[in-house]
Amino acid sequence: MAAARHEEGRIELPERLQDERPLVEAWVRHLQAGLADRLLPIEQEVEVERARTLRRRNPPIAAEGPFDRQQRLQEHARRQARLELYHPVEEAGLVDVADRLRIPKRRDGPHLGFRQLTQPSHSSAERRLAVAEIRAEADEGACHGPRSLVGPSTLGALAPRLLTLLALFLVAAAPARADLVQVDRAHAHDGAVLVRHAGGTELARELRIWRVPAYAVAELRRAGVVRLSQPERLLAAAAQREATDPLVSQEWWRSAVGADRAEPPGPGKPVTVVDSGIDLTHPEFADRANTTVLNAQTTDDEDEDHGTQVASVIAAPNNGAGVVGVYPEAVLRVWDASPFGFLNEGAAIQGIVEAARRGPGVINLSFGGEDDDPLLEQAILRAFRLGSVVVAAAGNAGLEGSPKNFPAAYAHVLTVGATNESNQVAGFSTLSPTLDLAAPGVRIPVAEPTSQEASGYVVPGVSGTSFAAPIVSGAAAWVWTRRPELDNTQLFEVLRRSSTDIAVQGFDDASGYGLLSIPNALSFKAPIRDPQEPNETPNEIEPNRLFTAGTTPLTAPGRTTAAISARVDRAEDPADLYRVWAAAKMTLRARFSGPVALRILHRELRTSGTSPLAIGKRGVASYRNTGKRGVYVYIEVRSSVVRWTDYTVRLTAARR
Ligand SMILES: [Ca+2]
Ligand SMILES: [Ca+2]
Ligand SMILES: [Ca+2]
Ligand SMILES: [Ca+2]
Repeated sequence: MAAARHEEGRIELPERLQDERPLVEAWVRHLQAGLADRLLPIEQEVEVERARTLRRRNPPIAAEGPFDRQQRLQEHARRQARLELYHPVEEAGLVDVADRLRIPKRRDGPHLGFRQLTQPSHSSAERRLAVAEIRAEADEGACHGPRSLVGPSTLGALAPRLLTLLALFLVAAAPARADLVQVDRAHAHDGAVLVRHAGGTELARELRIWRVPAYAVAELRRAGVVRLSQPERLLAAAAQREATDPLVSQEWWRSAVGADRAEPPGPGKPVTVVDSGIDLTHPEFADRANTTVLNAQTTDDEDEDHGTQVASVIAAPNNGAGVVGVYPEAVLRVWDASPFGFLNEGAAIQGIVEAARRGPGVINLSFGGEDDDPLLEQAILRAFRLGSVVVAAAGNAGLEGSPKNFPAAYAHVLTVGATNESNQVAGFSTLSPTLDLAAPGVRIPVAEPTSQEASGYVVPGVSGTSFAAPIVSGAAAWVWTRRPELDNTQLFEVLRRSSTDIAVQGFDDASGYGLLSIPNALSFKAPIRDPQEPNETPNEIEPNRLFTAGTTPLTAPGRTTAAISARVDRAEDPADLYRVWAAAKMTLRARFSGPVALRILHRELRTSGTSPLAIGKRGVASYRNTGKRGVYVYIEVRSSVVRWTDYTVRLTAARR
């Protein structure tokens, strides 16, 4: 069934987009059940209906062997080449025959070369293939054809034409599409002169191999100096690892986030999926390397397909079956938080703590609800302190007034909204000032427990922020594996700030900073680290409260000067609280830069509502400890006028 629907995915796009609303309503009904997104049934009905219609209307597409993309590309290229270069259809047949029999042809007469020139043919795969095929055939002609034409006279005759070529090359300044050319041994000298005139660069003298602008090769061939030519290929691992599984062409999200424009790494930073468990017998997971189950996985209940779906979006391997995840070779860890058939708060907390205990990694939380849950929040804060990045689905109540959704709304949670095939925020995606970025979350093809769907897949897919979050989680682990020098606070910033601005310009509650871009995130300049997070409350910085060690005081007895650079963010990091030593009979001075509000506070477990010891003005705050004993006080920094900012605080102690 999956295969049958394969081809229709993108073709019916505009029509299908109109279906978003009923799908969302389906989800809303499910919301009352308290879980994530259950769009499947209606989604499937709609898609099946459409697919049938289309298949009837346009049978040849389905008949073409939909999974062999390469073959189709070549076929397409060949057709294109014939149409453009060999107008009479009958001749096209002759070309094929000639290819097979290796009959030398003079078909590549002068007009061929100039055709290629007047259609400077860019860098697309199709064109490259087209040209390559024709050239391979023509090479045979050059090899086997008459050689006696080449001589000084030919060289002279060719020179003006070559100059034209060169001029065109300079004017076009096209991306350097080059061929590797081996000059014929019998014409080594003349050939070298011609090739150099044509803009070639000698690569290996002993083998007479040159790199030549692709469009110049036909002329050189006609001059009879080319023994062999071939398009210069990019090497090589990328091609090998290119996602090739049968349903990849349905995974429209790949290009939307640039997953197809960079090569995912081998195993590296782990991603933990805290969800409903995965089907370990599924073809995507049964033999998957680097897959660790942190507890027993059950997928018996109807609602327990969610974990399998989410995990497949992150990490389905490129294994010849079904879908390919964002990061196919990710170190995948799974925690089943539905021991009784539904997602369970205690089990989710347990899973987050368990994931965090194992060291820095990405933790995916594709669930949420409207109830604030301090214990869940603590588990997340703990994971952040231990160096992990927690990614959460924004929620699917965008058309229901976007009620506050947890854990998405907690500070330090990388909150992900959902976009559709047009890179627009899906109507159902919950709006929130705590949103960080958006990722595709409409019609995402996923793996499904085989006990619930015999094909093992849902195609064209499922919708919900549940499926946008794992795209970001997979991308986060990918980028982190490539950039291991980043800490979690830096990775957090890199992912959201490198995203592509969509919707309202700049930050907005629908898309956050924009649409995930993996290529951008791989190269985005690293921001400064934001130390000691989380540090919003005394509970988070005092020893033996939330964390045994608390945070290190910036200054202490005998160490009374310090400087710190850090960052605050109105939504994600609303305050930075530091412990600072105020020596007896001394004045503690805090000089700060950046658009922040700084206060010096009593060391108390409640910081709100108490009167401060000092308020920063014009970049400085001072507090004189007139007592006989030194005390610890707090310095509190908040963003005052901007959404987020870096800042610096310098501390000194003086007699007056
Ligand atoms: Ca697969
Ligand atoms: Ca957030
Ligand atoms: Ca901070
Ligand atoms: Ca903070």
